[in-house]
Amino acid sequence: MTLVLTTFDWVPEFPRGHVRDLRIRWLLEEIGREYEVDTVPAVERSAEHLARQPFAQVPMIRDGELSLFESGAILLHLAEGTELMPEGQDRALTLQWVIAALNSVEPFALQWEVARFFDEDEAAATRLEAPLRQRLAQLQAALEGRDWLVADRFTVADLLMSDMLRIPAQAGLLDDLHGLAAYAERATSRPAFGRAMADHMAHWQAADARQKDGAG
Ligand SMILES: N[C@@H](CCC(=O)N[C@@H](CS)C(=O)NCC(=O)O)C(=O)O
Repeated sequence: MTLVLTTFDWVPEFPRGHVRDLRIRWLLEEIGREYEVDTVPAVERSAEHLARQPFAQVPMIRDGELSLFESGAILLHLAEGTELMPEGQDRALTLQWVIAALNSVEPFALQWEVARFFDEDEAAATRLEAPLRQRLAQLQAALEGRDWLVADRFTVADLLMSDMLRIPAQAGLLDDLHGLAAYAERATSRPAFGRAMADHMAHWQAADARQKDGAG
């Protein structure tokens, strides 16, 4: 049965490359699973959207009868039974790192990103940068001597963690953290990431073209 990934029908320039359908696309490319893309309106959130995602956000998937939201839950569901989800104790460690990414790293990155890029509040961004830098340094220490978070292989935890590192990396926060920068680069130089990003960006280009046609 075809998997359907739902994202927004259009977003402005600045979040492109970071809308979270990207991390789902990346995983689907890694595991070689075909999918279709469906959209929900970004500007006027519909009742249908809210019925599937109580916070009216994306991404969502439909896998047969199952409709799922929350990118972490979607990644875990799709990784199940694939090479991205180890078994036994390593499975528990993978879940631990997925939750650490979502709960102990992403909130620090997100608060700082909102202050810096959305609110353009320099004072808040500066205040939030120190705790984020501390988390990043701690993450680098945890990765010391290892290529990946668990079991010496790329797992769904690495996919999620490295996706979260992209904005801090682009903003120069990994410039002094060579081990962490190399980890992020190792993950995002995987061909599956490149394919996912290309499709993600093509989606927004097609959305621009649709808007132009509609306006013309
Ligand atoms: N915890 C959610 C966050 C989802 C989220 O923030 N999605 C963004 C796009 S990446 C969104 O829908 N933003 C619009 C909004 O929050 O109204 C997840 O990981 O799926």
